[in-house]
Amino acid sequence: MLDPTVRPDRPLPDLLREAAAHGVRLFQYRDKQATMREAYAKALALRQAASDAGALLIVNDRCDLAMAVNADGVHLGQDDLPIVYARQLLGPEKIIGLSTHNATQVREAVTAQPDYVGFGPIFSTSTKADHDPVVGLEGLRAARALTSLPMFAIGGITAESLGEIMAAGADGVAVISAILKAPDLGAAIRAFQQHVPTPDSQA
Ligand code: TZP
Ligand code: MG
Repeated sequence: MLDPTVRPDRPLPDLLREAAAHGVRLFQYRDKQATMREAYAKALALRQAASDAGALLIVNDRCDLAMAVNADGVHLGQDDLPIVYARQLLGPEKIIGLSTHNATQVREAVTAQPDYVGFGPIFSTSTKADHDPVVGLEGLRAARALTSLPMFAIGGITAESLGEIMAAGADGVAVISAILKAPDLGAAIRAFQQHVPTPDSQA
């Protein structure tokens, strides 16, 4: 996930290009501070960079911004537009994700049918202010049991914890600090790739 407050020293499109060159295929533009006009300019640059790299770009929170830059989708929180209206706006082809933080929200997601759910925070994180209570691996296992929707775990995830996260039933992970704050982005991404469980290691 690309958040300008986490790496203010480097333009987001540069970070996208470098991460994409190391195999990241799905990016989310997350920006809680920019004005809409600023966010539009940044999202447009990211749209171009993602397309050039053959990667997907999802915009956090805002359907209007996602539509304005023809992003591949939007990631909605519990306080954002309901899925049904986002789907009406974006149409059937775009990706719509939903953040969930507890069993009740996962059950509601089963009814709302986003294309995927985010679930967390799994571990403690300083990246998101005022985040919901940490759910832990136990919470993730319980959430997994409630739905077959693709589930991305989020919150404090590192390469070292990837194995247990995947073993608890996540289909993937959403990561900010462990990659963006790393001095060497490529090495951080490789560490994640090396910890992806193989079918053998899960047996
Ligand atoms: N939602 C729940 S935790 C979180 C968000 C956006 C932040 C994840 O960032 P990090 O740095 O990977 O913990
Ligand atoms: Mg949000």
